[in-house]
Amino acid sequence: MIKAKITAQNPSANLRSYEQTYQFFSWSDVEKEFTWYQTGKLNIVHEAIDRWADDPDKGNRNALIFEKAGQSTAYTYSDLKRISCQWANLLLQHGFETGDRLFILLPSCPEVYFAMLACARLGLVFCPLFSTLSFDELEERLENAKPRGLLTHPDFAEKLPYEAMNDVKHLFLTESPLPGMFPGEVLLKGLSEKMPAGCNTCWVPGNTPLYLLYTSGSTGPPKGVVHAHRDMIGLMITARYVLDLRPDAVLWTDCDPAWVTGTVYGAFAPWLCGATSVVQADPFSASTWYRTLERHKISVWYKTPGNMRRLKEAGDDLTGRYDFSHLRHIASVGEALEPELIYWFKKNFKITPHDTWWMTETGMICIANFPAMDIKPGSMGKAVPGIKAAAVDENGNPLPLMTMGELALKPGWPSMMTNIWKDDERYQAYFKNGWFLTGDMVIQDEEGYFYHQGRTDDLIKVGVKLIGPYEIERALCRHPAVAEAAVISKSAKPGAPFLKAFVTVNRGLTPSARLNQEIKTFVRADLSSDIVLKEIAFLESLPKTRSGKLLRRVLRAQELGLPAGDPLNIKDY
Ligand code: 6R9
Repeated sequence: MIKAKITAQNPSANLRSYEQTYQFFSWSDVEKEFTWYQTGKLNIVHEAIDRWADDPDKGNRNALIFEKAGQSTAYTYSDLKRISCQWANLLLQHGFETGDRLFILLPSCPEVYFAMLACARLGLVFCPLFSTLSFDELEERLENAKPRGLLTHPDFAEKLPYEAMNDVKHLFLTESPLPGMFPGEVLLKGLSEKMPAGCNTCWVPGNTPLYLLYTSGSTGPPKGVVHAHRDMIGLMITARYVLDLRPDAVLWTDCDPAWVTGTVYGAFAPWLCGATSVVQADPFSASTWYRTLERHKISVWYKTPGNMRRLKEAGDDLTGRYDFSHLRHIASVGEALEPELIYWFKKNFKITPHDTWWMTETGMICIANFPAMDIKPGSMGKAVPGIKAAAVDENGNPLPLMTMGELALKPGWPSMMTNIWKDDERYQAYFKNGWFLTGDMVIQDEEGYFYHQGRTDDLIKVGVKLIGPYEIERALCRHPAVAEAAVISKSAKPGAPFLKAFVTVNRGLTPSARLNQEIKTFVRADLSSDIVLKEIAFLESLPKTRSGKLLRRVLRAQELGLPAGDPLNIKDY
């Protein structure tokens, strides 16, 4: 663990005193900020969109800026109110009723956001899906959730599983030509614009389902994680405290809308703060990314370490050619943020990236580095106000500080999932001894900072000691030739691991036996003597989930000649 600290970036951020806020925080105080606290009428769309749209000073503020292929389209809060009402009317016309599900199978495009808002407005449940899902993955999800409708593009019609589509009454298509394969095909283009611009928002109890996202455990079919309208309480406060959003902020959540980070921090969370959300749908290139920052005067950037690594790989010289003067905060999520990346961004952007931790099931950021708090590189920060977190043992008992245990959260924060779709047994399996168990291993230090040590299923036992592969991977990545690393144990004998690393090398370098030996010697100096890295293999790339998480399980299965199973089966949708 790194002892160095980076001094707080912005002492006058929204959350000025972490300790004090944490101590006196109460969720019921946050509730008072919503209109429903007074009126008793609750719907996330009212708080995120309508209350700004109806305010003459704020209605014309940009809510969403969508950029693709150099073209950008801006939608104000008033626009989003009108369009989402039109979409809601269209859904009503097709017989949708409270609780019905709408699947959204589209790459990032404005229609994804219109559909999400329309569903929320009516008390329907939307389910964003990665447009890269396979036929089988789609079939599994369709059979599980039985949506009334599916919104997609005709290009994806071919991979729709015909039999599972039987129960889907309406197939909404953003473009023609209509495939003509399904009975309920509806062409949306031109249709929604003809719908009335006014509609009645459906007032709902706070625990009414809002969205459904599929995520997987290490066994069994994917789980449908259900979130409710009351998530708004946690989303607003984390957008304010962690992302430091103010109404004048321009946030770019650089993530697919089908990944929970894009779903909530690319849409609802910034809107609950009255800010602007920028969505960029181009394929990645460092220059496009830097142009987007400059062009839209992005002030807050929320992204993944994977994407940050790609920017780093593109080199230092590019960053100097753009104007990033509006950028004041960078945060990351999804994987551990390595100190090397923190220092690279600090040098090239003059801003320190802030790691944050959460998961689909938690619905909101739960552990974070805050802009007014010192950062300890390598740590994902401290518990968000309103969240009680601890490292616990296998019986769910909190462990002393500086001891590795499973990260556990005390239930009671408002954005926690409400259930697993049609699977109460798997929902109950998350809880032990009054804690919500995350499946992530952590160490908490004396000052309350948490350090991620890997997933419970990635841990390696050396003698009686459990070690996280992450520490070894970090040591490998400190070698100048190593771009990425994954470490597994290939021994079946408990306590006597045969540690093997898989690494990719930085651009322009060629793997060789000599480099292999050099890296091995290099890491030996950095690791304690009981951890012996026996083998290193070079790979072109490491197996990852769609949201960029390393799949050590796949490497382990390949190495041991076991079936790798569904390679996306650790953490994906
Ligand atoms: C938002 C999101 C959740 C899993 C989580 C953990 C990993 C997320 C991390 C991190 C290390 C961080 N994870 N943030 N690991 N450092 N800052 O990622 O949701 O896709 O459900 O994944 O991602 O393993 O349990 P989801």
